[in-house]
Amino acid sequence: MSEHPSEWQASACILCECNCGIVVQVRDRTLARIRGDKEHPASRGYTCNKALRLDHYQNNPNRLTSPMRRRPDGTYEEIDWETAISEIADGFRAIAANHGGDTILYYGGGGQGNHLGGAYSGAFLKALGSHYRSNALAQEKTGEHWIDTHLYGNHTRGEFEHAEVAVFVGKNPWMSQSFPRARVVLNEIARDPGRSMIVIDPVITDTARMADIHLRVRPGSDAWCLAALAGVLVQEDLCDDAFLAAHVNGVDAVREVLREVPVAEYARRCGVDEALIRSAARRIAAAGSVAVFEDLGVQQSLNSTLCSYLNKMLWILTGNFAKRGAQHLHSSFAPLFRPGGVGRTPVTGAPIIGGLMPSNVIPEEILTDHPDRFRALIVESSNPAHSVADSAAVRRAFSELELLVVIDVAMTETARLAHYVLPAASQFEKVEATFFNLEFPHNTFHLRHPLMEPLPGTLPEPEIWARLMRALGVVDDAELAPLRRAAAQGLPAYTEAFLTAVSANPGLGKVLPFVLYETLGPTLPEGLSGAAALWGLAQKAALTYPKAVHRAGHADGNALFTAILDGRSGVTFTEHEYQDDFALISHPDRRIALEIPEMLADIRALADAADALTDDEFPIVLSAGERRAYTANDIIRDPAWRTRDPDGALRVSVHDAAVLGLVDGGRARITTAAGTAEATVEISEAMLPGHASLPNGFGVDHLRPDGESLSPGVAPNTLTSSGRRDAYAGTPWHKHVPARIERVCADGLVGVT
Ligand SMILES: Nc1nc2c(c(=O)[nH]1)N[C@H]1C(S)=C(S)[C@@H](COP(=O)(O)OP(=O)(O)OC[C@H]3O[C@@H](n4cnc5c(=O)[nH]c(N)nc54)[C@H](O)[C@@H]3O)O[C@H]1N2
Ligand SMILES: Nc1nc2c(c(=O)[nH]1)N[C@H]1C(S)=C(S)[C@@H](COP(=O)(O)OP(=O)(O)OC[C@H]3O[C@@H](n4cnc5c(=O)[nH]c(N)nc54)[C@H](O)[C@@H]3O)O[C@H]1N2
Ligand code: SF4
Ligand SMILES: [Mo]
Repeated sequence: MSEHPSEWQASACILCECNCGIVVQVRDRTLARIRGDKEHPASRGYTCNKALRLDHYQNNPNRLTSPMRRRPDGTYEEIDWETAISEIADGFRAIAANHGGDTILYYGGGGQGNHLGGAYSGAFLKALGSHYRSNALAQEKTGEHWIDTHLYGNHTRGEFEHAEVAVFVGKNPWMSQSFPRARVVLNEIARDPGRSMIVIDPVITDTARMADIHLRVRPGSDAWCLAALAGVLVQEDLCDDAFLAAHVNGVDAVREVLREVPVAEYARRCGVDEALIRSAARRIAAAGSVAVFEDLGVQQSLNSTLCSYLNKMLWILTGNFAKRGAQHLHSSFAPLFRPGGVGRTPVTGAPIIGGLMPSNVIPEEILTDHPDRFRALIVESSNPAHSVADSAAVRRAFSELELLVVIDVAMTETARLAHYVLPAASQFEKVEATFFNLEFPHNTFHLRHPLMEPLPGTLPEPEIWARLMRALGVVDDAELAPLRRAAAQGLPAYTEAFLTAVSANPGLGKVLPFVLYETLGPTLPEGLSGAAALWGLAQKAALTYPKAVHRAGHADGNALFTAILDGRSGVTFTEHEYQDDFALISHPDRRIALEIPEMLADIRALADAADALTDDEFPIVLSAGERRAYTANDIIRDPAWRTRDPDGALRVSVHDAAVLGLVDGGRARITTAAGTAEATVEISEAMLPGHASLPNGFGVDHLRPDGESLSPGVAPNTLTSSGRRDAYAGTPWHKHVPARIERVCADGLVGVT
């Protein structure tokens, strides 16, 4: 007999960084009905098409239900948690003892919806002496972060809801969202004759279709387009001189370089009409407010770090900062990047930005005789064997490791290479949250309560990490006793005891999340012990942004923590005033430092730089990994989730289809320097000649209930190469893969045309 559906319970969608609030009715452990949560302070009832079928994530045959250990023949056996934890802890301890803790690498720490587990990993890694980290941010955002660090030392975000002009650079928010209520906001901008949308994208995307100005660049030529736009701002005297004088250093050096940009020639090089570039620059300069979003179209293509620099010129030179509808620095509940300068990786000397090494160099950091090579890896909530460039190289490297442990909900491509796989409770079975808290002036944090018990055999990550820590035995339990006693007396007593304990033993501070979990965790309401680490973060937020936290209605860190525990639909944790943007600049003079000499040299060098990687052998630019209506990274493995584009079609232009003899719905073979794959063809008016695209999130194995395994579509990173990456950040050029496309005939042969 089926259980009655539960009351509507608040949670969030976990498929993109927006984490829209949802309310859910649960029946027999299924997410039976899902709606947008009107009480959520950021999404206010909004969801896109993807959230309503989240049960395909929650319930699917790929869920893990027991720790697994690999046998010598490559098959897996189920083992109990005690055995798994003690063998894994022993394994890492031995590697740290024999080769040093720094030969243990950590990858991941959270996908689009789950960062709480990752918050606990640090204690275990520190206890082992491991410092090196990487995750998906080092496949996209580290170049922008490097620029942000130079300019103002913080992350910026556009306030699109109120922007007069919204600019999207290699970003298709209609499909990929990424800011609150994206489709509502895009519709409002498109409908309002006083507001404008400018899109820079080679594809006529759904967003580009709504735009007032579409700068349809040739793939990979954004640097010339952006340099021309910034050049027009300087050359036509469209800059906000008063703002620049009051708030920006290094302007003269930048003006000097931009004054020399040959706008007409660069317009030609990026394939956009010069007049259109000029009118876009003038529209930006005339606007009362401008918000800009750069994303993967430039961050995963040629000159990506330079493009990040240039696109920021559009709003800095025009003074679109610290005012309504413009660009803002924002508070953060937990920083996604570590502070500090650029480090280097032990083997290849690749840049470590914000504490993250480029995902692309990982195979080279393992597949070598170098004494400092990585020997062991922990992967948490990530699927690098599928999501990192050159899957074949990644898999080769992972199979060389002495110890690979994967923590996931599903038996992923990466898990199938692991020595041990640990099954996590799903994001609807445990307390969870993300640190994608990026808005200004109101910034929100949402602690999601569990909707049901963990699936038998699984554990929430905070408990997994605590068990691993206990097995290492580095914290003397007696030291935790006073904190446990104080926690039972309430937060004020705990705060006092905590300060005493940490000043008496600074070692405790190093393994802080573990200490909080062990002492405060047990006193938190049923199911919420995993939220203990947030206590420390709430204190930090209250200390860092005292006025903004106060304005948001929280007297201090303890009040904020309590509000987070109580607020089922999320809370606003900071409420800033526009002027606060200046105080959020981390440079001591609170001014933007515009001059970055390497970038200015690169702008000059554009005159002679090559703007294509294609050649006779690989004449087409393949964008490997486009966001579409039913893609969500590797989070949902069940193809039945999708209501359209079941095979993840290869989109090609009408021109290329004619030349190559491709037919709509037919098959094509794609060959790149890294590999080859077959896809279903979709002939599309949206694509430029010479440009083709494949979606992300396809080519993951799915086990059907009847035991059959399916893997529709192309795994994009079978076609990408590790060496194709940005000079500064090492971020991959997934959107710019030189490729050859051929027709596959019904008999399976490649057609000759
Ligand atoms: N539906 C869906 N939404 C998602 C995700 C998902 O998997 N599916 N993933 C989330 C994640 S992790 C991220 S990082 C974001 C990414 O969000 P987006 O960056 O918006 O996603 P993409 O579609 O990968 O790339 C954006 C655009 O880049 C364009 N492009 C390709 N080559 C070039 C070029 O040379 N120049 C320019 N200017 N543009 C180019 C493509 O045509 C595409 O429209 O999406 C998030 N949202
Ligand atoms: N070619 C190409 N490659 C790309 C991209 C591209 O556009 N093109 N995009 C890149 C980008 S921007 C990103 S963000 C990355 C994303 O790639 P990854 O960082 O690898 O992340 P996801 O694909 O989101 O995988 C999330 C994993 O978390 C697991 N998971 C879900 N819930 C839980 C949980 O509660 N606990 C645990 N422990 N695990 C859980 C899922 O099963 C899945 O295996 O891909 C990158 N790779
Ligand atoms: S996919 Fe993103 S925008 Fe869509 S409902 Fe989920 S969190 Fe919101
Ligand atoms: Mo991403």
